[in-house]
Amino acid sequence: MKIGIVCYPTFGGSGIVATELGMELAKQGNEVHFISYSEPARLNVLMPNITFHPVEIENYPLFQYQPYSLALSTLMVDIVKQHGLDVIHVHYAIPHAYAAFIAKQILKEDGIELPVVTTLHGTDITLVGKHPSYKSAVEFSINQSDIVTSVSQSLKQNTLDVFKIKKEIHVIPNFIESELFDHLKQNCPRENFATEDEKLLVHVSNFREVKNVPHVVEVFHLVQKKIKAKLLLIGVGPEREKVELLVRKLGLEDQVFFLGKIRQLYQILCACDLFVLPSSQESFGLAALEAMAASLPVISSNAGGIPEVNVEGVTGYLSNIGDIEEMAENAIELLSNEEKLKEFKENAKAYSFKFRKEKILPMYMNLYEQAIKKD
Ligand code: GMT
Repeated sequence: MKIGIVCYPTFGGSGIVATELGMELAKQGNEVHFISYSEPARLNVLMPNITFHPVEIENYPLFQYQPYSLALSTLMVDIVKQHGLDVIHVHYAIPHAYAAFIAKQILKEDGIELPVVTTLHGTDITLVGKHPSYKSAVEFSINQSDIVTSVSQSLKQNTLDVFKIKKEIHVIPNFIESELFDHLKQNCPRENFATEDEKLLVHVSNFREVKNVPHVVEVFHLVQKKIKAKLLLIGVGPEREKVELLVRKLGLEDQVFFLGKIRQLYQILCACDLFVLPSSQESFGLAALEAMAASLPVISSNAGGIPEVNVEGVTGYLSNIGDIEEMAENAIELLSNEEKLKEFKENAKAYSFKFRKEKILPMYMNLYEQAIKKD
């Protein structure tokens, strides 16, 4: 099959899901064309069957804002014509689903049918998508997609609550490549961060407000009063400075490491003991799933789709958003009981298998086939 994948190139979850999906489809012999404004963070452009097409924008002085959607739909049209794509899969509705609709209409004029699959990832619905400046266009472009998927049951419900959706929404959860985590077991640089008698907590995100990163630091502050521990904060984003100030205010500078954007995420995860995800919104929580695949129990909020990934009392614990005390108590309970911690680590790893790529990818392939038949 010849598949176009449109995504954001950043380390955010939607771009990662799109990239991992595309690379796997390419491994299976499909021809995959990535379209984005820069090379997706996890993309290996040297892999066979992969081509990356950058969206180029002319910086004309008349425009206060460059018309990205226009350039994107134009590029989609060109690539479909040049490479004969069978289907295009857009990740994150804004503006990708809208640009795909325009491309579809342009191609129709030339007698070419372009089946469009749209995957909703979270903030494209729960935050940005429902904003009055975008709502009608987002609703319209979701309804115009041939197939719509969402990454959790919770996000599907949110979408139905916010928009008038006429299409069926297929739930296809995020996925992981389990073997990747298994290979790295012997290679975890734990001694770089903690001594034998210290526990290692970790958080990974894009440091946006919805991630509540200050809550991670506050939870850690309470934990380290009872248990010798260190905290790794991985990622960059708008809240980072605020978080650094909080770390200093609480006198935790020697115990909290800011690692920024890193490529060796899995090696770091497997060196840790506990993952913390206190988000106020989270459609799925790919970061938590990746941590579970590295055998980390998760202390999280119960926002959005997190309960579909982190199972209360089995793979970790869930608390109401902002309940820092309870999150800290749960973390302390787990970290102070070696037997329980071991059991939760095993549970987390075992539960992550539910989301193995081998199980999830055929779901997308099925939908591509349906979309192609429909058109
Ligand atoms: O988490 C983010 O802010 C990044 C965001 C994105 O769109 O890149 O992630 C969303 O998509 C991920 C992949 O489907 C989900 O695992 C995340 O839960 C979701 N984030 C939110 O809903 C806040």
